[in-house]
Amino acid sequence: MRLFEMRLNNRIFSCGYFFLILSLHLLTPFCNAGAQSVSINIHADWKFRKAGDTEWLRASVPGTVHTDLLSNKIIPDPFFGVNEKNLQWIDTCDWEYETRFDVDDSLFQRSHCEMSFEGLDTYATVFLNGQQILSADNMFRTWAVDCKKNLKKEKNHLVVRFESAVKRGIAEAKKLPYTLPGDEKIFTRKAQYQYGWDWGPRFVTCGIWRPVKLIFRNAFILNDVHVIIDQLSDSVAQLIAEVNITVEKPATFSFKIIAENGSLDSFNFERIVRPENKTTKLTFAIKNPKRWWCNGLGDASLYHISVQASTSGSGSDQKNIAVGLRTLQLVQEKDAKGKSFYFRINGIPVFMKGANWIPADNFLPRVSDEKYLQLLSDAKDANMNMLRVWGGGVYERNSFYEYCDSLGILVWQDFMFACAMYPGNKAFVDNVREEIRENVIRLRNHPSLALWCGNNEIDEGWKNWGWQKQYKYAEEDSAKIYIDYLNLFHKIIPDVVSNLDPERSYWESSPSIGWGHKESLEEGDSHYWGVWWGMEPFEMYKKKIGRFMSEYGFQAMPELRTIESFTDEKDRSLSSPEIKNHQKHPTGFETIDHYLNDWYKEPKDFESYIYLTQLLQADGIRTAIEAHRGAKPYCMGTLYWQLSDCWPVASWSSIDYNGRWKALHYAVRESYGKYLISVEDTGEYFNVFVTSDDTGFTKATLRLSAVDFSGNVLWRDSAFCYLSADKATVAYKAKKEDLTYSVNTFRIFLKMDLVKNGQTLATKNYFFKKPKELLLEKPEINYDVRKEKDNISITLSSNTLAKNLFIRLKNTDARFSENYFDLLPKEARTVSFHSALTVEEVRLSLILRSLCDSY
Ligand code: BMA
Repeated sequence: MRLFEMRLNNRIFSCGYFFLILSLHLLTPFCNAGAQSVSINIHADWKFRKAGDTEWLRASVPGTVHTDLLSNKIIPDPFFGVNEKNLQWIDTCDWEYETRFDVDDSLFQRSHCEMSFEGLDTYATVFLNGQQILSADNMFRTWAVDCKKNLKKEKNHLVVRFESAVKRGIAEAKKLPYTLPGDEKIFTRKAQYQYGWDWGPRFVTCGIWRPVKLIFRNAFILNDVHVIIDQLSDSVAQLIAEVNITVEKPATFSFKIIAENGSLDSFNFERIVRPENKTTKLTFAIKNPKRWWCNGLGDASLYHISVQASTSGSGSDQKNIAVGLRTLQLVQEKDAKGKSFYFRINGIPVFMKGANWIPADNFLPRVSDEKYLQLLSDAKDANMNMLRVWGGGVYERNSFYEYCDSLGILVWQDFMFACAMYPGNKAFVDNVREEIRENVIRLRNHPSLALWCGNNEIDEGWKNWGWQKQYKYAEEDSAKIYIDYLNLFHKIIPDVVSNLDPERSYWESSPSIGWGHKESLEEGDSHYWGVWWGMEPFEMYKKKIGRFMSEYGFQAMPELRTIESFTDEKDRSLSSPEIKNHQKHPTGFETIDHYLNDWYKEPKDFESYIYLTQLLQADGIRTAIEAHRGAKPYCMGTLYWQLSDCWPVASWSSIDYNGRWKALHYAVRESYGKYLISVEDTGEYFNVFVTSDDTGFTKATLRLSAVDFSGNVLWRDSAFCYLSADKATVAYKAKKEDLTYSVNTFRIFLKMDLVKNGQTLATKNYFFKKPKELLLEKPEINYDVRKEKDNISITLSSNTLAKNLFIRLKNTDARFSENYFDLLPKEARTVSFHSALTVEEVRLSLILRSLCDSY
């Protein structure tokens, strides 16, 4: 391969002409012929083989060994059927990758050349032209090495050998006098979910999973620019750019800070930079700054700036940064009931609405920027303003955080430790320290980044999950394990964070207190798993409300089309090994059944089961969200478990692996709306709460009516409400008896609309009975399909209530504007979607299912 594609920072140029690729926020290109550093990807002509084999096969870089085996047809689709079980041999082998390349003469002349691996998974030894240049042992770090002396102009031979992480982990485990919870995986700094999770298969893969580059330079390199907001007011933002430069000898540098479209004054500086003092501070200001807001509160305004450094005779180098101007604090103040836990953004306490994020694939290089954007847009569409990047996955790519910046999605970022105890030896701790350092530097400029969190459920696990008994720890071993824990999460990691990113809060462990303890509802963040793990009824969500609900959840099946992607028709039943293999929770189906029996009649077939599990999941999580938001400001955040999947599976996700929204995602969009109507049944009273996440006060009218399933209105009332953003408001109170007296509550519902100036702000249909008790009749649904350009609209109406109407097209995907909704009697409703299909094709492929069709 000849290296002809060149990257200048995040721009690629070729043959002397600049062109931009895939830069999220494009700046005007700078024609920088004297570019100080030039990086080129080494991604072509890779081959791989099992160590010991003679034959080389084509490989992809970035990639993984599993996906390379798949594309060479050596293995079948790892996600299909029970293939997972037969592919476990892969992680017990060592694997080798190699490529050959030439270097362009002009680059070869440069005084320095570094080879940089942005991701090696995990135990890798790298050889360039027969010489070992690198040995890596952490998937989350960038491994860069000076390779100038090993590099040739032509016929370079690059080899990367991966050692089985599983074998290495097992060997490490044997060195300890005790067993640590988490088995062999905890010894390896590698995405922990690869070893299997209760929603994911076990594929302990390896490979060059992120870009590998050669970076050529002459005298200096601009390593990093950290932009700090020093002061922020409506009239001015005072900023500091801390510029980190490596030089060999003292030199006078000119620095320039400029912005996209000239939206800023440009700032020029001259400074002497010395080898021993890498960081130079440049101060600059933005007048009348536009604030960055999270979704729901305003625009996520960004200033795209470029910081350029040049020194005479050596060309220039630059970094492009998207700056978001906001203040953000995690507020924890003692109060009468415990301690608050909320985020204050630009001075405003903001209720966080979101979900937990796990990796979007088992094989991470397959996650395209388009997939990131789709999932994050889906989060935004569902009115979310925060995602928690969970500690058993990975620090995501830069583009993930760039999309979060521009979509206004805040990120609660765990460090990558989950549900296990980790070693405390020096080599491990040093490795972690470097991992934290690199990732904090990489991500700290993002305005979306709200919080660093040490780990997922380790404090909770250690104190509550019975590990001491299970592993029969001697007292001194137990003490040593906990001391190692404290050292890592209460000292080493927070020290790095406070040095490198002092403005951001650090939270040791999520949750801070386990859900079995009442204090978990009084302070800190809570993972409430009494529903699901504890088999408590959904109603408990109304009681178990903490200050910030960072995890809770309920499983559902993915859509039939997704199930079809990993099964043959004959295997589509709950008893098939194929379906069972796509349920990773030990008692997943039993747990679903337990709740299903409580809420729904027995489904008549597999497809009905899928549909009902989705409704059930939506019922549960809706109950939780309404309770959490209704308890504002005591509770100031709700992040359900989990946004999406890493493979097609029965899980807690609201969006399945193929991007299909479950009923839950539609329900969440409604429940996370700016205004939310919820009902509290006290036994004697119905209290109707309205929660507003608007700023300031809202005046609106709540309209209520009791409607029977045929559409007859039996009762009506309305109430004027004055809604505060600070807390949920009781907008209506009715004596239960007065409302339900003399009517058949199995056949009516309470229809509520919150209206302001003729505009509907929120709606809610409240049913007095569980779905299995409702006296539903088979609806006759009429529909009319229309098309304008590629927008198709279907207007539906029904003679009687069509509960939870699910609309789909045979053999085609469509993202409907609404789905799984109650089609009310005598009320036409229009749903729309984009499609190239004709009206006739839509008519022929339209499938409608409502609750009645399930039994
Ligand atoms: C939470 C997470 C995950 C797990 C999920 C569902 O506690 O932290 O470890 O997958 O529960 O059980």
